Amino acid sequence: MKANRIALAGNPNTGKSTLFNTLTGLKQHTGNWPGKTVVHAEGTFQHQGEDYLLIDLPGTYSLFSNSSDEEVARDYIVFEKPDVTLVVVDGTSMERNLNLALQVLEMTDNVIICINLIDEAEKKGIAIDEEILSSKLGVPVVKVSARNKKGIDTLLDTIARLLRGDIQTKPYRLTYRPEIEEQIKKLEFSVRKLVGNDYPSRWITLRLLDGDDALLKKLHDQIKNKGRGGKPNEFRKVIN
Ligand SMILES: Nc1nc2c(ncn2[C@@H]2O[C@H](COP(=O)(O)OP(=O)(O)O)[C@@H](O)[C@H]2O)c(=O)[nH]1
Ligand SMILES: [Mg+2]
Repeated sequence: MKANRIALAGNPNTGKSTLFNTLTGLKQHTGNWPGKTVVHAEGTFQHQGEDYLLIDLPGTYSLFSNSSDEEVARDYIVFEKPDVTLVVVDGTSMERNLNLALQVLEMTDNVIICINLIDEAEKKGIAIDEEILSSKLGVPVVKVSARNKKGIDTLLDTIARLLRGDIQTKPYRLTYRPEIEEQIKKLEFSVRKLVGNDYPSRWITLRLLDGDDALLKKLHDQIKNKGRGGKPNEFRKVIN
């Protein structure tokens, strides 16, 4: 059976690699992402008889097309479509970290928020109510300490339950200014006609409105490869 693919996303220094090591131990290898100088690390582990492949995405503060790191992370989430994207956030600076989490919630339904460094947060007197956060964000939230191996069982069980469909998510989606929402309404239908249900049409519409040329090119390649015809500049026509 094919392994479940779990991608680790998050800001730099949130403990992604520590969690990656905790979960995969020595069963990991590193190389480069195809055509990039960005490090690619993946590893395997088992839980309750299921096989998992864990992908440590580059740490980024956002997921636009600002750098190779951001492109690698966001292309993986949108185009490779991991079974679960685990957003690792730093429990000592939630506000800054939730920015990236909200971006991921716009891109996929299969998200779990993993609040790490919970030992540090507790030392600093920061109390985080994961249930309130979970109901506001519409996805599971799990507190862990990757370094002290705390909360890992709950995290693994949550992943398994999401994969089995025991947990339904309803990711929180940002509402933009009325002018922007108006534009989205106008364009999303055409975007969906081009990408079908394969990709998140609202998110793609937003990126196109933002003039994200790298994403535009990537979409053309993807659609051509999938044999949808994807005539060049079809997306450009949609936005012009
Ligand atoms: N106190 C504490 N430190 C942690 C924890 N997880 C990771 N760290 C530390 O945070 C720093 C960044 O971790 P790293 O895994 O490299 O983060 P990455 O950049 O997201 O891959 C390292 O010094 C880790 O030892 C944790 O649960 N508690
Ligand atoms: Mg790392």
